[in-house]
Amino acid sequence: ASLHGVNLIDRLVAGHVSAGRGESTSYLDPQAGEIAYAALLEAARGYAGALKAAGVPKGARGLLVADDSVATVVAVLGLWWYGCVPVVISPMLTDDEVRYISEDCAAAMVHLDAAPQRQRALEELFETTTRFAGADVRAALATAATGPAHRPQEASPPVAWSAGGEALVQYTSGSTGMPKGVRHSAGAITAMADGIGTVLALTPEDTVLSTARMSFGYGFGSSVLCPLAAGARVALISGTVDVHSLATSLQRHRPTVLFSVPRLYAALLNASETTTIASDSVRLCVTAGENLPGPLSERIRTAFQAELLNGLGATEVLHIVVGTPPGEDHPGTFGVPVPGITATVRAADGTPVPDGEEGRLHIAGPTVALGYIGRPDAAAVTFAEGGAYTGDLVRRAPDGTFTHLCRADDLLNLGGYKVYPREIESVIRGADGVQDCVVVGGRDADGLEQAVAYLVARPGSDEAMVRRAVIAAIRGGLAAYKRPARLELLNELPTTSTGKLAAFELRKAAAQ
Ligand code: 3SK
Repeated sequence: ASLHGVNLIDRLVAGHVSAGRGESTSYLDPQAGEIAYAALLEAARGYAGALKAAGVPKGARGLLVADDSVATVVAVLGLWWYGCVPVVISPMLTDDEVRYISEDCAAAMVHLDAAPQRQRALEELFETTTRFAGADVRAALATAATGPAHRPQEASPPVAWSAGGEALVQYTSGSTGMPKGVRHSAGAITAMADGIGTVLALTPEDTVLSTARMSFGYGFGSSVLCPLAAGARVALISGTVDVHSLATSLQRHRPTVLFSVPRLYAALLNASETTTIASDSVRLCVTAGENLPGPLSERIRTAFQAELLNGLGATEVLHIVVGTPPGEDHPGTFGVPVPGITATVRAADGTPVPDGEEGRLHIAGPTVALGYIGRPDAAAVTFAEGGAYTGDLVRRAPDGTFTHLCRADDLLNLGGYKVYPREIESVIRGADGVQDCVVVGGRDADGLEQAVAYLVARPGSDEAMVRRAVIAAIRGGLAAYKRPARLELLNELPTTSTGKLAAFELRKAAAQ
């Protein structure tokens, strides 16, 4: 931040253009092709102009229900240029979740960019709202690339943001099943580049590939903030991210830095007998989002012959705040705080505990969020002691490295997505023929967490029909990442001698 405020457009795009790198590629987009930094800047200017023409009030929040694409980045930059706050969420969310978030953040406009069928459903959902579409941005990018006759609409110069003002909202799982809007300041965005950004040490020579989506804090940092701050190139994967699309992108784009979650690294390595994995271009593998078991960390290093940064972050602190610095070997741990961050381990009453003892991870520093939209009770629990609790139980060793023990709440961590078991249970309980259901965290063969649903059918119901009804309820009521990996039918749920649910027995069974 300077006395004149934070110019996010200068910091992330215009600075590279004025430094003579305007023709360098910013994004490689499966639909829009290669977009240079100068073209990205022009498109953001055009988007800001269109916001002005549509009469969107400055300072308002804009909701982007959008898959990863350069058009989504243009919309984010256009909103920042004009002085609005982007809120990026996944089109995978259900209509109820999208409607809830749109009302919760009081969105003054929406930007929709999803696969055709979902796009139509979203357009119906937002029939009366000021709407922008990813397809229009792609059309503008294409015309800007072919000649000056179709220059995008002019806008005023980019706004200077006050360092402490809200500039970004990201949604994270909520205890009632509905997500919470995390309010980030403009200062946090630039501080992030000086924190985790310096550990990643991205340069304009780097090509970044991220499997984490922009609607998730990790993905927004990896595909937007960190690479743009460094003037690097980002190869985007659109649509479903799986082993196939990851392997194809590695082959096609030869990234130097790969951001992913442990379970996708595991799936990729497990597929290596049948799939060619072009791993030799990668200099740095970043893992975050969920705990990385020690043996998997060794397999990743060996397969890629690259440095590994295993990081721990949370939406409430914007990105990775504790990580294993590249070049240092701390298998099984999350390493040390990134520059500018103070990480402490605290007891239930908020006092720091000595090294070696377990407690809640508390983060202080410039990337800690301003708070939640509404939800004063939840905010009081998370944002305390001059920082934020990430919701993780950890231990700090005398050498300063942090080890993750488990979540401090009952959230499941499914490939980086935090999911409440209660939300899955209530969808399954609504299926025909289900009497009861309990969802617990289990482990897959790589030691990664998965949701396992134990259910009891109503007396006299047909098991196969119940199973079909549950699968249909899950498909209709839960986003793909929230769906349980296993459904187990039991005659009854186990209970303790006092008649309470013996959840530990289910957890033990799920871990096998
Ligand atoms: O680890 C996470 O869950 C996370 C969340 C938000 C932003 C960044 C990260 C790594």
